[in-house]
Amino acid sequence: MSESNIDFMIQPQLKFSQDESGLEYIEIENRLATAKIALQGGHVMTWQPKSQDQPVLWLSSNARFIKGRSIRGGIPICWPWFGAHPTDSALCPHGFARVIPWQLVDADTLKNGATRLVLQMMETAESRRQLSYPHLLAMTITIGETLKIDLATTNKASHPFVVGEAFHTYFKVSDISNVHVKGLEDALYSDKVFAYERRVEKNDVRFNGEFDRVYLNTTADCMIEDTGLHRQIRISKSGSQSTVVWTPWADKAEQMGDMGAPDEWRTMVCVETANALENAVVISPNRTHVLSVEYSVETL
Ligand code: TA6
Repeated sequence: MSESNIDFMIQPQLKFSQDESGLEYIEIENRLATAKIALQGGHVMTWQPKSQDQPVLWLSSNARFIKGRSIRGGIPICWPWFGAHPTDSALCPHGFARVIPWQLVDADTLKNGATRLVLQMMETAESRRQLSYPHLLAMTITIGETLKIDLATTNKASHPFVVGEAFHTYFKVSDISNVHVKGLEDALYSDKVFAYERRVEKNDVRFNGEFDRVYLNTTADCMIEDTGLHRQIRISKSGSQSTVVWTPWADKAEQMGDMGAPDEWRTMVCVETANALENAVVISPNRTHVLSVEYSVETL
């Protein structure tokens, strides 16, 4: 669908822009929420329901907006692998979907006033080099009082293929010390901080140092309880067997260089809706797999 048609349909809600490095953005404003999306990576950078006086997503104050580089914060799309490439460590961690161009293919306004956008990943010579078999990756984003995202992978090849994937979502919190994550009790996890040791989660998750765990075989909703902002962010998911929880803590944040001001890392936590490690998904020819998540905010 050309931009002009989209403009005609829902002009009041979409503003298109481009920055000096050539990255293109869509800003969305409706009666329920505001959001900003970078077309590179289909990257939802910000989302704030009108009912909230704080953004729900965290975006680094020194995030880099460079072609081919992932933006630090918001919702990077990890696809078609999660973490390091299984056999070639030279390839971009978390796959290439988050650093190549996507295009807006449809947009409309729902009866409740939410804005629904459909984006599609555009193939590049580099993406074809890294993933030789034909595929289609489309994302439907519904921006309103809640934020709903469906990531649909279609196998256009004549053989099954395996996909690792995640919404690598950075959530805004008051301070990591005020936060705990519920919903992962009794889940098996792989702990990257301790040489991928596997254990079972006994309690709700609290933070007092670098934390980097892939929880496996879990389809549960997660809640990020933040006593500082008096809110709880609910993460409801389908098509996902893994949840990843991550905070870099001070040393790792400093090494990364794009985690904002010195203590800015304290105001974020990642809770990622995924299919990672042995939960990677096998997709048969001509079939479509959908990874879905919905974020909502409740007052504590
Ligand atoms: O999801 C957690 C994680 O895999 C961490 O190990 C850390 O590497 C983080 O992702 C950020 O990765 P990135 O490639 O975006 O810097």
